[in-house]
Amino acid sequence: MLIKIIDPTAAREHEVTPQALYLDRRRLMASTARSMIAAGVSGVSGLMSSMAFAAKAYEKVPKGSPFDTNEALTPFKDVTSYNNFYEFGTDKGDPKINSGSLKPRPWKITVDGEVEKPTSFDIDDFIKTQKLEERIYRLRCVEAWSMVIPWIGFPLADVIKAARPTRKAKFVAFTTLLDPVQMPGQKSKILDWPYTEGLRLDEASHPLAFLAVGLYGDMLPNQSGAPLRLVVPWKYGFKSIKSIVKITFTSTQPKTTWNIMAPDEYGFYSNVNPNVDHPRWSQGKERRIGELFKRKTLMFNGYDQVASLYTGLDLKKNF
Ligand SMILES: Nc1nc2c(c(=O)[nH]1)N[C@H]1C(S)=C(S)[C@@H](COP(=O)(O)O)O[C@H]1N2
Ligand SMILES: [Mo]
Repeated sequence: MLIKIIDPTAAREHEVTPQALYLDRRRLMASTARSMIAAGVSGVSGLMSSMAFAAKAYEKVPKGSPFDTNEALTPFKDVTSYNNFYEFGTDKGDPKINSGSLKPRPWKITVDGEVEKPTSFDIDDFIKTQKLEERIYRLRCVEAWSMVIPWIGFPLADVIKAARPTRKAKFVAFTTLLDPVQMPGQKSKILDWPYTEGLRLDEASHPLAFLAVGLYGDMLPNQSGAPLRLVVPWKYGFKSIKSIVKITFTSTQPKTTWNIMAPDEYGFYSNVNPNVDHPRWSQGKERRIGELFKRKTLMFNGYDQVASLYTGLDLKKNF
């Protein structure tokens, strides 16, 4: 979130990434070995079919959602090497380099607060119960860059329905893992750890709000927020909290990390809004990662279907 001069050459090296490069070799080999043991596979043809089976975790998820954009995808390499994840450093290249210490399995997620069904579950058990889908969303970062990413996940609304919020529930708060050993950036006081975010309950229930467990057909890489991260495509990137361990329903507006850090710069709503300047820069234009020229930023990042959530709200005051 610090001011950065974007190097226009940085993200344009490989417009096309061969399929094979999508794979994290070590994870591929480990999961191949596991599936071979599980299936009692032996021999070369067994190996080949196990490799094919293990290639991408979510290959079979149906593609083509009513929420998709038909804009060109941001190459996998850029999606996973130009990140904000302060738990692993403040440079855009840091999360890819430093996030190997994060152990996204086993992983427990707690749902609590103003709900009739507080619960906690293991990420893999949980994924099995979800109907996964692929959605291509534009993700917009506050520093005027954006990406188009094929996410795999499920609507946040499904979790909300299952939790059965009480009548007192008005907001949903999210919390990232707190563990300075796995997340060495938490040893410095650069942010108020653990990272937290929040949405109004009606925003969180909107069909566009999404919990991602993968991208480009495979599991989320650590730097992208493994094993579970929020995607709120009509808001600035920092609302899309990574590596979530807790979802809490509250009656009052929850504190959010960037708002605590700089309340004049980062509000609770954080809707993409070209008409409201950030105190230190214009928000009228953005660079799609991989493109040379800037484009006009659209209100709500182009997702007009959320506009009615904000009827009567002064979006200059509630930035
Ligand atoms: N836990 C956590 N979540 C986080 C952040 C962070 O530092 N820590 N950075 C946010 C910011 S500022 C942005 S722009 C997006 C970046 O997501 P991406 O790296 O997948 O593009 O993640 C958001 N989620
Ligand atoms: Mo951001």
